[in-house]
Amino acid sequence: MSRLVVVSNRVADPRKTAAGGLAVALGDALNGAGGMWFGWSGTVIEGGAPGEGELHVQQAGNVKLATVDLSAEDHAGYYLGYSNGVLWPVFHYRLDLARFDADYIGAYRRVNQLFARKLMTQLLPDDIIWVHDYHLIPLAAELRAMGCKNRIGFFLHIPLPPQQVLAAIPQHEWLMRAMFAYDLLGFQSQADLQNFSRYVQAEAGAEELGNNRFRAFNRTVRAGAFPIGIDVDEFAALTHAKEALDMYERMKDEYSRRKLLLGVERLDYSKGLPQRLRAFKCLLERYPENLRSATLIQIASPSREDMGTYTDLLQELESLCGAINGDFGELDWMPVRYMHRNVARKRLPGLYRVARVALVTPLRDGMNLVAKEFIAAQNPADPGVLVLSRFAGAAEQLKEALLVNPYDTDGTADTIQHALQMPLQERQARHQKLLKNIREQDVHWWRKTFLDTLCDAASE
Ligand code: ADQ
Repeated sequence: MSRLVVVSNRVADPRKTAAGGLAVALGDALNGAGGMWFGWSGTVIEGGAPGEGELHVQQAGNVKLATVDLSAEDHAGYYLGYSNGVLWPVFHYRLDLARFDADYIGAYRRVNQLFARKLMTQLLPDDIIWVHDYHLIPLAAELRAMGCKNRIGFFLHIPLPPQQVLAAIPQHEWLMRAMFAYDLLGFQSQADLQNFSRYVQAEAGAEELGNNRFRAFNRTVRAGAFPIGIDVDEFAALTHAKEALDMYERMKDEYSRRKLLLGVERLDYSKGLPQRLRAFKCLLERYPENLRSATLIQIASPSREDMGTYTDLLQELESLCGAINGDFGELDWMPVRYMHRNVARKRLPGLYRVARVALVTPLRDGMNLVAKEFIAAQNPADPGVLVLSRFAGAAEQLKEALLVNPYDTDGTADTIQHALQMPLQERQARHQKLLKNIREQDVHWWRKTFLDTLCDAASE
């Protein structure tokens, strides 16, 4: 049986369950047949030589963890610069936030070459390589240039924007050409797949060979939509474990007289937090019956704090929350409780379960796993309602959620009101369908479908 080699920017030790969803799922796959997880060690070497980094190999149970250090210059250009200053904003349709600095691309290419070089020393001829996310788009091209003949698949966790947006990246042709070095390209949604198809046909004269196979640059690549899921059983078990139950009981006592709305995410401009707060303010204005009653708990975990755009967002949020609480709050009621920190993964399901409404309203999101976790944590007899942005990849699957356009403040406020007033029977019926959906297409389904398709694609 072939060995699976997962490559991603960051690597997680699969023995530590606190790592959560994706790490657990990939860890399972790696553990199964014994595999390797390769990526950046997380260490930045001040004054280190660009394009160089020490390789560390350690065994974690059945899984080999292979990681490379990065020089400070490479980390700045590859990670903060090109990955998070160019690709992240543009792929989330935010050209206004992109910083097209000419120095970044060199570092991005250098780190992908460094990864390829180090990975080549660890590969066996039969290995199946699965590369993850926007940090590593050109990795397969670099590996191929070094003679690698293995099957290589790529999964993009974030959206792929339309041709005209993508084409704003000065190196867009180079990036898309690099995608043809893979055997299989996985996207989160049909919309992303369509964007890929339109781009390669319009910009690269690609031929569609049927069955989502595309021919360009003298190579054929297969593409597909593989919506990522969560481990529903693992999440359900967490929901009934002590930490989550404690959280649930504590919050239930405190909020028994109130209607609790919940938002949970990394603090990121793609998640639509200011828009959500404005919609919540509009809810209080338009539907005053929610005064002294509706409470929004917004948890935004710190993320990429070393980038300026995130500091601006933090300030904007703090001022919006302050204004709402100042204008509407009472001595015994604070409309918004905003926390800029992580909640322990084991306690999160308790919080989801106590919420009447989850507000998952990103301006753009590859998938959004919080939406799926919220569904998995509900009590089927008395479930909460999911208000979901139509611009999250998850909206293609979760049709029974209440879909909103997060840019439409009034419309979102109306939908939140609808969610707060939804009768029990309708909540149950919607939840049942949503739960069925996330069960059928869970993270194990995702992994298996992707890897089976990769094996097919490589043998075609
Ligand atoms: P993210 O942008 O990180 O992921 P998401 O899919 O919602 O977004 O996953 C976040 C994970 O982190 C969830 O498991 C959630 O429980 C956890 N989390 C978020 N905020 C937290 C907090 N404050 N405290 C504790 N835990 C928190 C990227 C893409 C997504 C895509 C995923 C997976 O941007 O679109 O769905 O990868 O492919």
